[in-house]
Amino acid sequence: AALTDRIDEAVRSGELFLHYQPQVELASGRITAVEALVRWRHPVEGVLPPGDFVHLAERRGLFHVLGSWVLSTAAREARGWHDRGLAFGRVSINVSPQQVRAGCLADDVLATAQETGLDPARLELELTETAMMEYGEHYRTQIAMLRDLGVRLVLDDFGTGFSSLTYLRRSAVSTLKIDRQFVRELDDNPDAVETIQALLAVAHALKLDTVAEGVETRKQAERLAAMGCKCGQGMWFAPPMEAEAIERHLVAGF
Ligand code: G
Ligand code: G
Ligand code: MN
Ligand code: NA
Repeated sequence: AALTDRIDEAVRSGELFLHYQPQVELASGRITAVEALVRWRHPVEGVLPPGDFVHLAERRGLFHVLGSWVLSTAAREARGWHDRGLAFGRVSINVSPQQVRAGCLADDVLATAQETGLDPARLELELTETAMMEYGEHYRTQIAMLRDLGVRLVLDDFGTGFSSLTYLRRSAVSTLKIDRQFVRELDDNPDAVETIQALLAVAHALKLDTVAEGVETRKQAERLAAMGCKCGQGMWFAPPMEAEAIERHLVAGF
């Protein structure tokens, strides 16, 4: 509770910051996107990962404060990369189900694009299956607006929920992000290969892009590429990095 009491103040006093982790095309190594991951530099506790505070902040109704901060910060930094000619592809932002439910997501994105001058086509929003499945008509209105702006939608943690093909088709996502639990099992569980093949087959049938997350070894990267997965993200390629480090990484032209 003490943590959440301070989150509003944390945003205002600049204690939140973003890490950025590249996502690469497996065949070429080209960076296709950079995912923004929020952290809290707590004066006493040190750097806290999102798992320690995001859900608490949301329970307190602070999803909008947090979500807007992440969106505008990532967009501003990405606009800076764009101005410096750095090839980051898109910037990818995690969105909570509450942001969708509250109905302010599309307006926030539009306002952010206007404020920062970042082309919305450079933005990708990562949604979970829960976020997409709960909100029917309300969801579709916002999503239609976002699609009109050129924003891409990514389904995060694919394989861990219950999406049917019908649902995925209606969701308007353009990318499925295969959950790291399947990638992790790739090394020593033969069934994992079949699971990933099944997930890739779904993506292929719906003509969706694929990203595997949590790629930690060369072997995983090679097997994913051989199975037809398009992109990967994880420690094998690059860790989540602070703004200056991701800029150096982008300058180096990986
Ligand atoms: O960086 P880390 O692996 O600890 O992130 C854990 C999870 O926290 C990620 O899977 C992501 O979905 C979530 N997360 C990271 N940044 C944000 C954010 O800015 N907003 C929301 N809602 N979730 C985030
Ligand atoms: O939104 P999502 O949960 O997919 O966020 C990605 C999370 O995965 C981040 O919190 C990041 O710190 C974490 N992560 C990044 N690379 C790796 C990796 O190679 N292995 C594992 N296990 N986690 C990773
Ligand atoms: Mn994500
Ligand atoms: Na994920």
